[in-house]
Amino acid sequence: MSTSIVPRPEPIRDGTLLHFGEQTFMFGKEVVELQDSSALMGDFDALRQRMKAEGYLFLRGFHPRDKASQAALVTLEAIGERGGLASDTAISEGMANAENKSFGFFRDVEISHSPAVLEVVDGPHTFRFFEQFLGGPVITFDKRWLRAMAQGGSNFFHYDSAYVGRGTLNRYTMWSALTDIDLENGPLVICLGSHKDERLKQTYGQIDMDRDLIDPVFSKDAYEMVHKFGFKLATAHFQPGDVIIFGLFMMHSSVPNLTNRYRISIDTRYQLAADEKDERFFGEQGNWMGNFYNKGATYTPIEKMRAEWQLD
Ligand SMILES: O=C(O)CCC(=O)C(=O)O
Ligand SMILES: [Fe+2]
Repeated sequence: MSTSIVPRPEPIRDGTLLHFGEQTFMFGKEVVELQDSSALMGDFDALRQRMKAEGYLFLRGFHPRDKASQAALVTLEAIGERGGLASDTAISEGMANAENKSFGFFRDVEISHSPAVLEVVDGPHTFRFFEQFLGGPVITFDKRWLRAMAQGGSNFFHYDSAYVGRGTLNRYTMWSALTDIDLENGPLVICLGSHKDERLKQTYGQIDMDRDLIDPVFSKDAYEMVHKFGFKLATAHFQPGDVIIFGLFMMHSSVPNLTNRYRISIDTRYQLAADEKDERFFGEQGNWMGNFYNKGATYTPIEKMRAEWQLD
């Protein structure tokens, strides 16, 4: 464990603004701060209960901070080698140059499976947690989504079920912050209560993008998630080592990064070893199938599906 004491961010005050691309939301109104469940660590009944009720666990300091920062540094060194960092800045500052290029180190296993990264997402603390949370031996996918998001970079609203939902549904995503990610730096945002939205779960929640050839992004528009679908957004100022854990049916997105500092995170999946796997994400040396393996296929636009599902 890290011995250095780093202060936690102050609670986000009501009235604080969240700039989401061109859109703006207000804390206390359309967006709230994630509830930190780290006080429940060790009490797995309480953690399971919280997960069932709220659909997520936000655990500050889940990973040792120095290990998370080391994984970020390895990622930034790789970005430096690929010419992505601003000159005359320290690597550890993570400043992008004018090219502003986002990087996804997915099949680059020398980075995404480097010892520094695996010490975080495959570390004994992580496996012990999921073994106790799920109640048995646990596996993680070979694919690990190590992401460095530059300015403007973002993902869009989706359920993970559309991407990584084959086999057991008792599978969890852990999104780990590796750098300091404040509200301007592109934090992850979730839609509170979306894990209990039966209309969404029975329609969008049933798709497998690669089987059904459907565009897996549900929406790029945070405003409609709030005002059409009635969700409250929740996010936080994340520090290295903070995580959110959620199931396959939790609507989430990232907020576009407004800064020229790389936002580095990694998302990984865990399930019981005895449960059915999603074979797309297992393979040696980056040779897994992954998503979008139907080369040349046309994906049905989500708008068409949403009309069919009468979700508009
Ligand atoms: O990091 C992001 O922007 C997206 C992460 C995500 O979709 C996930 O963790 O499942
Ligand atoms: Fe996701």
